[in-house]
Amino acid sequence: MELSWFKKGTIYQIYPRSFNDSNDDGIGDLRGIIDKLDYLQSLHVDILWLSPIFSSPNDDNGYDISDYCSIMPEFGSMEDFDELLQKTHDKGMRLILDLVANHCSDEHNWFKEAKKSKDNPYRDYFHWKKPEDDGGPPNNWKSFFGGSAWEYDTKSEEYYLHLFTKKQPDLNWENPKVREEIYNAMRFWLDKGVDGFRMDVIPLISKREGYPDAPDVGFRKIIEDVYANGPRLHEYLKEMNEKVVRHYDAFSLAEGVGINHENAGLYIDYDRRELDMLYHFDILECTIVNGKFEETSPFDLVNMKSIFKKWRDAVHEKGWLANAMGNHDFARMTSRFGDDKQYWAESAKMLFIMQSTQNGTLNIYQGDEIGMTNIVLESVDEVRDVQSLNFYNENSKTKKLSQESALEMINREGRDNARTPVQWNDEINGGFSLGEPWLKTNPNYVNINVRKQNNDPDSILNFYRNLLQIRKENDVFVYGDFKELGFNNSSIYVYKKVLKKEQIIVILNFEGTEGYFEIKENLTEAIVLINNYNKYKIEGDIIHLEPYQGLIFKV
Ligand code: TEU
Ligand code: CA
Repeated sequence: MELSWFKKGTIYQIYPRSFNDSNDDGIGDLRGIIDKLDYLQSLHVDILWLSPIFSSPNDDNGYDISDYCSIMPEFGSMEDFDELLQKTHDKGMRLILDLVANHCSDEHNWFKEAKKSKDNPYRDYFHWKKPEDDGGPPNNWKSFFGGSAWEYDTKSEEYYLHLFTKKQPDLNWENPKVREEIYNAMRFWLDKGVDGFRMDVIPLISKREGYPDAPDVGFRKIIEDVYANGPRLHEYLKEMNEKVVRHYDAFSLAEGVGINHENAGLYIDYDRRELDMLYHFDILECTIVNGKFEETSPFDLVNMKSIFKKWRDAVHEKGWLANAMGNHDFARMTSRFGDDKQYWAESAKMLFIMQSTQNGTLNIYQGDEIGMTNIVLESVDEVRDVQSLNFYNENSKTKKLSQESALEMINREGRDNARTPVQWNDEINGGFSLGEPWLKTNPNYVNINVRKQNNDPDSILNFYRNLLQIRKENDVFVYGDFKELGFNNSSIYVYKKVLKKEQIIVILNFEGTEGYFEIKENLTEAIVLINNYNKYKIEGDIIHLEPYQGLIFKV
């Protein structure tokens, strides 16, 4: 099936808990999304991706599923879902769901059964191991969210594996019954008409034989070499494609944790027929050395250019990427890569020019279209994310950092930054809910909100709309060949994209100061497709740029 719709289409990620609350209980829900479909359509996005909406005790906000074929009651009912799907399709958009298949919730019936006894038929749905002689866990694996990846079950005197929280036991994909359960769940939603899946931590599903200890290298390397890319992984992905995905007009988008540019082809090369695209972590983690809340490195534009280049070269014509600058797991893109104070609007727009002209399917994260920024949580009582809370608690034991510094770290990198309620207007809680939101609204909603930007032709929101419209009309954005200009320039990013006779030149200033670039291309007959300032200045070969100025010329 030729699925070019997912290449050209723009994905918009919704984190339902924080999107829009229709019944004022402080939690976003499906009816809240239905109420905003016109808004989403007005943005010119094409594919809505919902973070998990299935029943869950919400230890990790839905990434701990207790029933794969149901709707989390706080989010609504199956009727609400059917209506959402229907209306999304009626408006010419698609809908994809988040498949969390590496682990489920410890409150899933499978795990409840498995815990009952060693000979329970569900026991083998999970990874169980005897303790070491000293009673300790079977190996040195660490959870992504701190502490050992093994939890002791006193009743059966065995440990079970959980790469995330202890309420997220890893499923045992070696067991064909587990695979069939997951495939059935996928079919259930695909038969309803959903258009595909974003696949959570899919590279982790095959575990290494004998669960060998991890070497003493950084966490990122451990993920790549020990947790991800296991021996039977590609066999499973092929099977999943063959048995499920390829029978539908649907696509799969892999979360690329542990995938690098060298092995990416194994996942997405067209002729392997495993997954349709992936988003990697290299851009999202370009300032994070090994793992969250550890060492960071300052933003470096040349490094970012080389990451984009490395990945472009790696998948060139053989596969397809997705391209995200932010999601529910990272701090806000404008705060990280731009300037969320003095040049807030300019930098948010400039970053979007960059994102929308890179290769791969464009992925927008909710709220980025109005330039939402990081939040300052005043005390640990305001922190909601389990990863941040675990870090804080672990740190209070080790006392590596003072409590203030730990909170500062959480405010800089924590996932709650991206999860604050979407700011719809300047009324109470930014119009998200009349009830108390589950996570506090960023107080800057008074100035940063959809309603205000909707009425302002120069707003970030209308900039997104224009640019997305232009992108739709110019295939060169999506399919053009990418050519770097001035690669080593550490302040200014310049490149062109060429598709037959169509050509665009993109010029981006990443500094909060004026800059210039010597442009060898002839721009006399070029038209400006988009510019985040209302002027630009060219003298001879030199283009002068305002702070965070970004432009696209069409030649
Ligand atoms: O994230 C996987 C993942 O690798 C993240 O843990 C990421 O490394 C981290 O958040 C960055 O610090 C996925 C989901 O996107 C995340 O929300 C879930 O918590 C996680 O899987 C477990 O399902
Ligand atoms: Ca609600």
